[in-house]
Amino acid sequence: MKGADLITEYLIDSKIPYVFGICGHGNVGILDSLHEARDRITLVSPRHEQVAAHMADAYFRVRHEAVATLTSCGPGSCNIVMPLALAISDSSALLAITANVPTSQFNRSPFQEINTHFQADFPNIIRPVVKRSFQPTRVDMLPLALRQATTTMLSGRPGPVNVDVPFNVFQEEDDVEVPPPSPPLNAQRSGASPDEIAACFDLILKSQRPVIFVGHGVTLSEASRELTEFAHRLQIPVISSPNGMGALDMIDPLALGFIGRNGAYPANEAGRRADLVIAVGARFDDRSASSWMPGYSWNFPQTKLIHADVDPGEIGRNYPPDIGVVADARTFLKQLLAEIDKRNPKREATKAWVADIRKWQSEWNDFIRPNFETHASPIRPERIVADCQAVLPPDAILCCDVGVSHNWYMQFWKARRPQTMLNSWGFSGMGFGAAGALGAKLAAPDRPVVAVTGDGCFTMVPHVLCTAVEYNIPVVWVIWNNFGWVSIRDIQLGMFGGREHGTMFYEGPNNKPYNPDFAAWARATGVEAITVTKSQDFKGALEHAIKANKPYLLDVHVDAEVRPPSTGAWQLPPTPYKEPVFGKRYLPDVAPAK
Ligand SMILES: Cc1ncc(C[n+]2csc(CCOP(=O)(O)OP(=O)(O)O)c2C)c(N)n1
Ligand SMILES: [Mg+2]
Repeated sequence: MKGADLITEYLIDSKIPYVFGICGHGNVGILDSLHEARDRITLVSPRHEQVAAHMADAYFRVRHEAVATLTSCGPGSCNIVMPLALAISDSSALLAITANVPTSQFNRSPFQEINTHFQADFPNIIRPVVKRSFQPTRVDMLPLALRQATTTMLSGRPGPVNVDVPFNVFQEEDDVEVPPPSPPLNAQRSGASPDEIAACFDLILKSQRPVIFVGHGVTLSEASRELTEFAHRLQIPVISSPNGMGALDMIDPLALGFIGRNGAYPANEAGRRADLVIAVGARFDDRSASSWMPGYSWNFPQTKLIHADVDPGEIGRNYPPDIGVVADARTFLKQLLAEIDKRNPKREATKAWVADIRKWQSEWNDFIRPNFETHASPIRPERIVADCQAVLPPDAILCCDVGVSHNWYMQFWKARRPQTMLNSWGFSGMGFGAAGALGAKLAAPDRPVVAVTGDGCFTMVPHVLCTAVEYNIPVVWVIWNNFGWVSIRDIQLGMFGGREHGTMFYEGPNNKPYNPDFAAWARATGVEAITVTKSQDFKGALEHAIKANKPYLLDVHVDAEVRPPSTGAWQLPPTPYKEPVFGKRYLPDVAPAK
């Protein structure tokens, strides 16, 4: 069998329906195999490798099934470093097949070889952004490399892997067999020991102000049902990190939303006043922990901590737990549910706590409601979030980009189901929202997919429009157009005496705000588009775009001067942080518990 045919057959046996890839001389061998197999596996070829990898990342987040990317040697593969960093930061799986120079030319500096320190050295470029890189240099090495790569990709904490294939390995033949597909995500699950569960439950029963903090681990382990039952049975409120949003339906009264600087006030209020946090598949990064400053989002070690995660590296990274449990989220929650059945506890102790939470929720609602009802031009940010919420069905997928728009969605979006709000969180790479939406739509062709993307983010990957037309992928892009890199401008204004430099878009030297006419740009590619400048028009435009069921762009002019209210803090040392706008720091006056 030819090496390229073996790879293609392995992808097909592994039920990988798509390869998102871009050609180059290095990978023409496998393109020909994919042509042979084109009625069993589809090649989608976007206009930039970054887009290919964001598409694969988003596809995985929606379906929890991985697809492959294919890039050529040298520059094409270097273009996927950023999206792989993004994927590994958010534990998203994809199989990145990269091409390399022929083995017989290793170390001779042929066209596009990187060899400053080692022959055909792309694996070292990509090393920190994948779980593992494999470089099979003979066809007979491919079966093991493919099986190990896909197993590594989906086992434990998922993430991207790389198989780097020299040109001749696609082309040469050997007497090889297609290896068996690796187990799917969650085929093997880790769990807590009986002693750990008993100890966790004792802590839970002793607590009067418990909260659950869930992250991507809960989404990835598909533990939504168990989480909901556990929270309901013990009446424990749930705080979410971005990629945990929707694991508990966010209109549930126990759902407190996101925590951190621009989290929801009830989440920060509950986080800093809790006496026990049960963190499941969540990692306390700076943005969901108010930069670890006590009293804004959390109060460890005064607050007890149970921390369960599949990855032992996350347990105790930032807060040493009272009980650390290396366990898959769903198994852990199931084990806790079994313990409820066994002990049948009577829980009156948290009644006052739940009443406090109701009070914070209603204070927050009173504070934010007026702005949700305001019509304006340029449009107030809350309006966009509210109208999206009103128009999109609960199973619609929102693919969020980076920037001010994301801050607003973090604070106010109510994800109704897991895997419906895709966020570039850990690495926050611009372009994920605009590009990932294409992959999300291929993963869920019957559900509306809306990319919410800044004018800056969109301008990094505007060619996504071409791909949508070429492959008829009916994504709706909502461009949050505020004529600049406004999230960064606001940091700049806050830190440096109100001066702006390099963070807004101007036409020439006269400081006249500039952006391309995004709608005209879209039309030039064959995508329908509307410019929306008045808030009264947005809802109807979005309804129309979704109903059209074709690629559609809405260029929405949003007020750059309205900022999301901070309810926690974020610090970039050595610059001082700002106190919250709504709510305030709370430090318990008790000594740390022994
Ligand atoms: C690839 C990449 N480059 C730069 C940054 C730094 N960055 C974060 S947000 C941002 C501005 C985003 O601008 P826009 O999409 O217009 O969103 P806005 O903040 O204006 O809402 C920049 C430059 C990044 N996160 N990713
Ligand atoms: Mg902007």
